[in-house]
Order: sequence, then structure tokens, then C-alpha cells
Amino acid sequence: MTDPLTEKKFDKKLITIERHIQEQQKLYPSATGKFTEMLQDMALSAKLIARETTRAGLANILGAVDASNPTGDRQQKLDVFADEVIFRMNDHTGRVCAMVSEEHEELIDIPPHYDTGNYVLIYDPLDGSSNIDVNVSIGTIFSIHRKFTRGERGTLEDVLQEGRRLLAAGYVIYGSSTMMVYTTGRGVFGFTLDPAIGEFILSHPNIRIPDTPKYYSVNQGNEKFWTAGVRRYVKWLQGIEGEGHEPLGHRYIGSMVSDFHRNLLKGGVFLYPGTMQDPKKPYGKIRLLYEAQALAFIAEQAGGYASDGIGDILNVRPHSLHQRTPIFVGNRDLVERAEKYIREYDKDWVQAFLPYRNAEMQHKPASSK
Ligand code: AHM
Ligand code: MG
Repeated sequence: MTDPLTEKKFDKKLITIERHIQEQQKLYPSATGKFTEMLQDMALSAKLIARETTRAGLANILGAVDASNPTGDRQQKLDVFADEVIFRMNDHTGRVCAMVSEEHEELIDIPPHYDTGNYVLIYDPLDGSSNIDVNVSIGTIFSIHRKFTRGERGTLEDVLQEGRRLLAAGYVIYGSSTMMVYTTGRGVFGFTLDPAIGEFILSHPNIRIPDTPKYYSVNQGNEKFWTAGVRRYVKWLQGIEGEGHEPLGHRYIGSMVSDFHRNLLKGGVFLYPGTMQDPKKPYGKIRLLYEAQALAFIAEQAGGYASDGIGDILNVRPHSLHQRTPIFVGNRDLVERAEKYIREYDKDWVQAFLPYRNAEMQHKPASSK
């Protein structure tokens, strides 16, 4: 007879992220293992970045990029450090044909003396970095496309693909603990870093956004600039406009990864809408490639939905590396409700935004700042 105590103790499997990624690879019989290695290296990058973020104050690492610290070491801003870690983890492996980072204006070529591979890596090394100085959680966002052009090196076309074609996406959250969440299109899985052993352990298998939402997240300080539809929509989320539903709680950290992560686990919607404050810039703040596509892919895999207010973000064909997009992401019914309000009340905004949304690919990437 089995001892119920022992049975209980061992009924939860202990699975590291490396093993989980390997197991996922078995679902794709033709896989070569290179993609698997890339994901495993993202986990390793995350550990290196977490090591620095968790001791940022102590290490006096927040100085200017070129300044020196008292011991003579070159100080580095954390976002520059994170960017370099991810680049150096991938440049020499022969798996990647090109990389793009929110920190770089242009496509990052693989150095000519290294081999290239079939994958494109897109990343925001440290999102929400204005929160570093005040000890509030920040994150890394990444996504992976397959190269489809013929040449040896990756091109802008390989990067500017619809989110719908992503092979994988994930994020790392450096918070009260460090977590990595990823999907390869077969569900969403979350791993928590055990700092004592340096391993990410599966803590959130098959994440699904709860049916009953709890929170809405938006920078309410921008209300003055919102369009009529967005204003009404937020009133609806607050239970003021429309009838028969309880108000959602308001939570806003100002780190998209953290706001998204909380709403993914608790249910809700995150929005950073476009505005008509400057009708020539109706697109909001969030980057389509580095932030929106990855989180939209993860949301969909968890049963949620992401829209730019007009339609599915995953179907938007990017035209430039630092393209921005409005975003509404979370529970599908909440996001569809935003689309409805915008259709009804924001026709001017839609007219202003559509030419930007549907522009042809630009061979010279637009300036990011
Ligand atoms: P960043 O890429 O410069 O860090 O900006 C992106 C961040 C998001 O993480 C966050 O949702 C948003 O900016 C917050 O912006 P705001 O301060 O305007 O509310
Ligand atoms: Mg960012």
C-alpha cells in the first residue's frame, strides 16, 4: 500500500525550464534542436539579467553608460547591459540570421565571421526601464520568427512579419521573484526562478486567463487626451457607463510586462490607446514589434485577445522596426468591447490611424524616439 503522505509529497512534478523546452520540442518531430537551444539561452540571459536587476542599487550600476565606478570598472546602465547579454548570447551560435532590439535603431546583423541560422530574434531587453530607479518590477520581452527570404543573412522582410507567424514569444518579469513565461503556440507556461539553485522551475502550467476579470490597467493621467470612445469604454470598465456589471479594480504599474502578467493571471485588460493629441501621431506609445506582438501572441495562447482598437494585432503587417501601436489586451470580451466603442465613437481617430497602420514597409526604419 502506498503511503498517502509520500504520494502527496511527490504528486507535483518538479520540472525545470530546460526540460520543459526539450519536452515541447518532441511535439515537432522535424525539429533540429536549434530553436530549443535558443529558448534555453533566453532563460540563461534572463538569469544573468536578473542577477544584475536584483542588486542594481547595491552594485551602483545605475550610473551613466560611460562613467566609471569607484573600483574602476566601467559602469553600465541596466538596459544597455541587458541588451548586450541577449546579443552576445545569440550572435555566435549559428542559429540566428538577424536580431532587432528596442535599443537599436537598425537591424542588428550577425558579425560576418559567424555562421547564421534560420531564426530572427526580436527583443525589448528591459521594458519599463523608467521603473528601475524606484525598485519597481521591470521585464524582458522576446519573440522569434522563422527566416523566409533566401539569402544567407536576415533582412528587414524577415523581421517585419505578422505576429500571427511567430514561432515563439515570452517575457521575463523581474519582480518579487523572477519569472519566465513562454509559448511556442501550444499553451503558455510560467517558471519561477529559484535563486538558491539558479533554476527556473515550472510554477504555472498551461496558463489560461480567468473568465471573470478583476482589473483594468491604463495610465489614467492621460484621460484628457483620450478619444470619446476610449473615455466611454473606461467608464464602462468602471461600471459607470452601461448597466449590470460590477466595476473592475484599477491597477497600473507602468511596466507593461508586469501589468500584463497580473492581468493574465487574474483576468482583466491592459490598454495604451492611440489619441488625437497630435493627429499626426494617433498611434499611442507601445512598440508593435518589441512589445505588442509578443504579448498579443501569449494572450491569444492563454485564451485572451489583443487589438489595436480596430482589429487583431497579430494580423497587422509591420512596416517599420520601431512602429508603434495602440493596444487593448486581455479578456476577449473586454477587448472586443473596446473595439465596439471605438467603431461607434472614434471615427475621426480611425481615419487618422488607418494610413499609418496600413502603410507599406519602409526600407529605412522610422526613428524610434
Ligand atoms: P519603454 O519601452 O521606454 O520602457 O516604455 C514602455 C513602457 C511600458 O512598459 C509601459 O506600459 C508604458 O511604457 C508606460 O508608459 P506611461 O509612463 O506613459 O504610462
Ligand atoms: Mg519597451
